Amino acid sequence: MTSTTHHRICPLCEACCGLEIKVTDGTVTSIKGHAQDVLSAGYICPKGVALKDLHEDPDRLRTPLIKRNGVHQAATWEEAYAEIAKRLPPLLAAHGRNASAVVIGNPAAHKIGLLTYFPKLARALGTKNVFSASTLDQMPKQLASGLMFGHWLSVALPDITHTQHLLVIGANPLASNGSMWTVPDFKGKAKALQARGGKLVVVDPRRTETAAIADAHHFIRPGADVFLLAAMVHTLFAKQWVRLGAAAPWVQGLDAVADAVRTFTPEAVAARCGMDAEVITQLAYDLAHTERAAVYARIGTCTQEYGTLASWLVDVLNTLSGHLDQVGGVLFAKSAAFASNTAGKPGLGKGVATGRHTARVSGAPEVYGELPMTCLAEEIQTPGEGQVRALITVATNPVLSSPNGERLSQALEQLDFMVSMDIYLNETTRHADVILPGVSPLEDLHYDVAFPQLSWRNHARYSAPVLPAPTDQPAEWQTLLTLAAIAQGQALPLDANALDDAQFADDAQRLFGPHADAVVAATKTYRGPQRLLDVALRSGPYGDGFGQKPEGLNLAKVMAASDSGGIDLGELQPRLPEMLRTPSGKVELAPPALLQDLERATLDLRRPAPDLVIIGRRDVRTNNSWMHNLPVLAKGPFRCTALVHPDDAARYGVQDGGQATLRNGTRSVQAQVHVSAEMMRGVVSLPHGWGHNLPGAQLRVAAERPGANLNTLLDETLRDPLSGNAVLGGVAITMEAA
Ligand SMILES: Nc1nc2c(c(=O)[nH]1)N[C@H]1C(S)=C(S)[C@@H](COP(=O)(O)OP(=O)(O)OC[C@H]3O[C@@H](n4cnc5c(=O)[nH]c(N)nc54)[C@H](O)[C@@H]3O)O[C@H]1N2
Ligand SMILES: Nc1nc2c(c(=O)[nH]1)N[C@H]1C(S)=C(S)[C@@H](COP(=O)(O)OP(=O)(O)OC[C@H]3O[C@@H](n4cnc5c(=O)[nH]c(N)nc54)[C@H](O)[C@@H]3O)O[C@H]1N2
Ligand code: SF4
Ligand SMILES: [Mo]
Repeated sequence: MTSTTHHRICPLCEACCGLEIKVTDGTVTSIKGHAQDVLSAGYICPKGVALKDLHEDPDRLRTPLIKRNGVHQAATWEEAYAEIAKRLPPLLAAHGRNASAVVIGNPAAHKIGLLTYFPKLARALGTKNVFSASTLDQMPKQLASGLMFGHWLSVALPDITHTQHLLVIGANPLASNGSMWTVPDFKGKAKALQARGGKLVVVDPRRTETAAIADAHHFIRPGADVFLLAAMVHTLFAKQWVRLGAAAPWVQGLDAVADAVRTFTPEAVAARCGMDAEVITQLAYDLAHTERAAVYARIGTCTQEYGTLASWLVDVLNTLSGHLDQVGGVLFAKSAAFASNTAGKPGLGKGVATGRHTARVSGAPEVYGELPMTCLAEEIQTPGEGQVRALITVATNPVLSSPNGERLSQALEQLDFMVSMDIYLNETTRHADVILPGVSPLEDLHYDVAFPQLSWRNHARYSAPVLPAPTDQPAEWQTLLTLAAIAQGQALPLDANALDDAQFADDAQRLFGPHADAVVAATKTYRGPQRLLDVALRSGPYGDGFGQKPEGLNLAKVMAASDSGGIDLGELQPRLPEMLRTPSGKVELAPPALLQDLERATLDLRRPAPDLVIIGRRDVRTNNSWMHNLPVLAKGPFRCTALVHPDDAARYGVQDGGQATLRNGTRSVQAQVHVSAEMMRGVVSLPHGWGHNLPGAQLRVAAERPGANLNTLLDETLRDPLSGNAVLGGVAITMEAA
């Protein structure tokens, strides 16, 4: 019997915990938190342990599948690529590049191979139809951060180890483990904040797990955050509580903001928010009168009609109350690799642009090269020049994750050709003509590209594969390169490594000019994502500069630190003005597009409240739509319940433990009711990502308790017009006993 111990970053959520994994004779025998990990210090949640179930899941795909006569059949990689080479290039030749579309989903954010090589596929297809889960999620935050600070990953993060007051709006880190903020063991850090006399305050339409440990919780009507935040900003001006602190020299646009929020008094917004005016004033007071304070807001404030405005106003509040770029306020991470806010000229940049092209059918503007996910179905179903006929999906399950998945399902069935890179035959990939599986996370190497830019502490951590990948199975970056070459009409067989060498040589030429040959030589021991990572680390802010700073980082050093928990790069530090990449070299507090959109909100202020609205919910044992098939997580009480306030249960005649029919127009779902005073009156909560009862999928454990699909009730037509983000909460429904 031989046992080995391995260290691996958990790829299942944004907490990015370091795991310690024991393997005996090729089998995983234990998974626990890695106590020495510089970021997570041993923290783990039940999902981390489920990586064993994921690895061993008999439903997880290990070979490609080709659909023949409506049935998916196992195929070799040669057969799968041949099928794609036969069908994709002729479609592109006949109908043009925009007849294709690509969609990339959430798990890709946790795979260095997918994240660094997906852009090569999108470029090779040459289509404007690029979609991702970002427009079901954080695009408003990305857009607001980009407009204010010059890059979409320049996100202001609460300095949780030093703050004395943390206001959390529309986030539930006790269930989600944090988002757009990599903060493993949020609960432990919040408890430490309270132990030093600080306060945690939560604003949420549900008394969540996070609200339950908070010092105060306030209900808010779903979708009303823009009004609350604008009124808080108004209050800072009206009461002369505005102070900019050390950020003052780098902030512009104060007067324009004061003007824009003039009508948003606490009294004017109170009814819309379902909050007392005094509470709103107090929230502003506490922020302005606590030396070290921070506001953090997440998906509840993004997935609504005014998502970009709400995301923007959060950082306006942080700035005007003197907490931007302050210890104990909000700070920016300084990542060791891949961060745009450490590249180029410090303090100045091109800023961000949107609307460089638009969606064919709706005219929705492009944001960071993407079109809204909610436009995908109509782009497939609407005839005309540029109609989408071929689709490639990468690690995404929009049939369950996207509003009105039923329509999307019908649209996918109408495609001429569909390829999915995915590890399951599920609700989305059942429509694919060819499915190409990735290796298990335990068979893959990893370094987080995005999350160190969002982390509570600076660090660099690398994970080697825990188990060897099957010899005949390509890494996902190799699959992406092969698909890209096929899309460009190259003939089979293709050598992914040779394609990579050629592209790397080109990239090096572009990035390093006269030094390109030296860079190619210095990184020649690596290929694929490892090579890109070595380059990023060495040319990054802590890097060895390819030998110029011998004490600096390179991939070999980061790899060597893996078993000791990675490399700690210290606490976040103030970074103004060096991290800015705006054209003005300032924090742009008053982007014109946002001021203009605030007028839309003004008109909406007096809209009457619907009688009953629905919002989503996360549970620590789930992950969007794809982990209900893992026995260790699926067991226990059924989690896909509709939480209903006792008064609403009485009004609508539904009972605890009974079934209710929830309706939005002609669409309906049936869900088990749990009557609970943790809900705000007039608000029902149902988790998303369920509904595993569709024919043709192969998720045997999930199908035992399929659950109700929240997205059946949501409308693909509702979006935040600035970011293109879907509206996933606050949608009016009716309810009756089933
Ligand atoms: N109503 C409502 N809807 C929501 C949300 C909500 O709060 N409410 N949340 C939204 C959010 S925040 C997000 S991020 C989206 C998520 O939506 P998606 O990005 O579509 O993610 P999932 O639904 O989790 O599906 C992930 C897919 O990736 C596959 N997969 C897993 N690991 C791998 C891998 O290693 N390689 C490959 N190739 N595939 C893999 C899974 O099998 C699955 O098909 O859902 C959104 N939908
Ligand atoms: N266990 C688990 N962890 C996850 C995921 C998962 O599915 N399961 N998904 C991951 C992903 S992809 C993401 S993006 C993150 C998201 O991370 P979080 O943003 O923390 O997501 P939630 O836990 O859904 O918390 C959102 C909160 O917003 C509240 N809310 C709903 N509507 C409104 C509103 O209009 N206003 C306000 N103020 N609040 C509102 C909800 O009641 C809920 O408590 O979680 C990640 N982590
Ligand atoms: S909180 Fe859980 S799912 Fe998230 S990274 Fe940590 S162990 Fe993995
Ligand atoms: Mo997400």
